[in-house]
Formats: sequence, structure tokens, C-alpha cells
Amino acid sequence: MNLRQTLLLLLLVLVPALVTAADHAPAAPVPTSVDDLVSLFNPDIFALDAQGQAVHGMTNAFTSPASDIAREVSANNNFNISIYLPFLILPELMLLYIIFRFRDRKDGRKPATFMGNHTLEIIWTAIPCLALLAVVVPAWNLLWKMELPPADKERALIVEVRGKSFAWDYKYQQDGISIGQDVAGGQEPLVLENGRAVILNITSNDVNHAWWIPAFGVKKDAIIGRYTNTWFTPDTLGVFKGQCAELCGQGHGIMFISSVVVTPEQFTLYRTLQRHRNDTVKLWNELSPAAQGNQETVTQLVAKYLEKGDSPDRRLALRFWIASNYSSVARLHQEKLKPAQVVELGKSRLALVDKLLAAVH
Ligand SMILES: [Cu+2]
Repeated sequence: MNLRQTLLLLLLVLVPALVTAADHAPAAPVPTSVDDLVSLFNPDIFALDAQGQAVHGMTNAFTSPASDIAREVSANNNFNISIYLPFLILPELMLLYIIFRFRDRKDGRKPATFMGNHTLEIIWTAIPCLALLAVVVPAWNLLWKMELPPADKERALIVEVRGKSFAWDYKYQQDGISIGQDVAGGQEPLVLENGRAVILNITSNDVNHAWWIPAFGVKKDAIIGRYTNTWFTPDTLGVFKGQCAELCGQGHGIMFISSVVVTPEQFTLYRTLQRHRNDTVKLWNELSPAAQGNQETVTQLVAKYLEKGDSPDRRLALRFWIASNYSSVARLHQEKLKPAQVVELGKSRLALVDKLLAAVH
């Protein structure tokens, strides 16, 4: 190999990958209708469109990164591929060339045989070493960044993530909000604020699990008696799906994870709705098909709910939770009723609550 060929090879080896530009979604307004709020904060992650395709499909860090970490992991992966690829392609091209160029031409010529070439040996040792160095430095920096707390940790949202066979519980440490399973036993999504870093303190109640949402570029083990930590800054609005990534038992395959990234204004509203959630439970129980919803009791419960505090937020929270709970029940259709019937029942019950809310001053 002459000097020109060596330089060409070096150039190919050190070609940096193009970093995909971040595409930020435009700010979405806070929905005003209860139905829109339910589809925002309590999306049906199994919903199918008219063509039978998943409405909220699983996305990944390489084709659709949705956090700073995912973008860096994706860019780092592209860079590494650009370094590795010449090692995969060039020897194959060289092999094909040699097979053709030095084929047996049946003209009686003897093949040349020789041993040892110091220059060549130095070159083929130095190039892989340089390539490894080129890969190691950015990868090390990224791994280091992922292990350390985020730069703006004072502003970060801190969430305790607790795996259990076979679901996840989330505790928003600063707001004292605990979520996990909805009224129908379905997994609730982790609601996150766009552009605000989130620190996850992950643990388990029983066996080993792993919290993994590919689009966020994050996967971390959940181990009993120990906290593992990870962080990322979501930068794309929408619904993101994940899955427990540690074989944990019979229900492992259905140990889903979902997250909804919302605007800061929507997140403020979400916290408000969560704060009034517990107070809506009695009313919900009375409205559920099993309790048949005795209107007199419901009237009393609405009055009692508003006695504890009567504000537009609190009224909205009551209407939201009634609608959201019906949506969860209809989705998992654990009742004997068909989902469409549950939706109809939900609408009539919500109308009843609306009527009572309007009547109580
Ligand atoms: Cu699992």
C-alpha cells in the first residue's frame, strides 16, 4: 500500500457522522374539553386506526429520538458506524480485486510468495488503534454524561419508578403525586414536561425488572433493595411506548410502559387534576355500573366534593376523572358490557355530574 492509498483509507476511517437536526414540535394549547384532556393525559396505547395500524406505535432512538439523550445516542451510533463501516467494506473490496487481478491465467506464471513487511504491519496496527480511539472518546463522554445528574438538576422533575410484577408505580417526589394503575387496573402513563429534565430513581418491589422507553434512549434495571438512577430531557410532544426489558416472570410480555410528553402549561394542569383525584373516588364508585348511581347519593356526594373546595379547577378535575375512569374501563372492557356501551354509560354519567355541578352553587 502506498502513501496515497494509506491517506485515503485514513480519510475514510475518520469521516464524522452527520448529526440529525432536532425537530421540535410546535407548542400545543391546553385542551379545554374533557374528552380532549382524557385523550391527552390518558391515551389508549393499544388504539388502532381505520387501517388496523397502532395509533401510538413503538418508536426508537435511531429513527425518532424524543430526548436529548436519545439524540446523542443516535448521533454517536451513526458516528461509530461511519468508523466501523470502512473496516467491513474495504477488505471485501480488496479481496474481490485480488481474486480477479491475480487469478490463475493458465499461462504458466508462478505466484509470488513473500513474508514480512514492517511498513504494512505498522499501518495495519496503527489504523485500527486510531479508529478505536476515535470511537472511544465520544462514547466515553456520552456514557459519562448519562451516568451523571443532568446539568440543570435543580429544575429537574424527580420521579421514583417502582417495578412490580407486572406493572409500574410512579411517585413525583416534588409534587407528592403517586400514580400507577387506573380504576380498571391498566397501566397509567408517566406524564412528563417537554424540555424539563427528568431524573428517575428506579427500584423494584419484587424481582428484577428494567424500565425502557426506546425513544428516550434510556433503559435501566429495577432491582429490589437498590436504587438505580437515570435521566433524560424529553424534547418531543406525544405518546411514547416502552416495555419491561428484564425477563421477570409470567406477565413480563405485557408489562408495558408508556409516557406522555406535554407542554409546561398542560403539565401544570395535570398536577392540578392529580391533586383532586382522591376526592373524586367516592363519587366514581357511586357512579360505577356496579353501584348503579343512585342520583340522590350522587347529588350529596357532588355537594360534599364542592364543600371541600369549589373552584373551576376542582370542578374540571371531577369531570375529568369521571370521564377518564370511564375511558379506562371501556378500553380494558373488563365489565360484562361492550366497550361502546361503557362509553355511552360514561357519557350519561358525566352528563349527570355536569348537571349536578351546574345545580350546586
Ligand atoms: Cu419484565
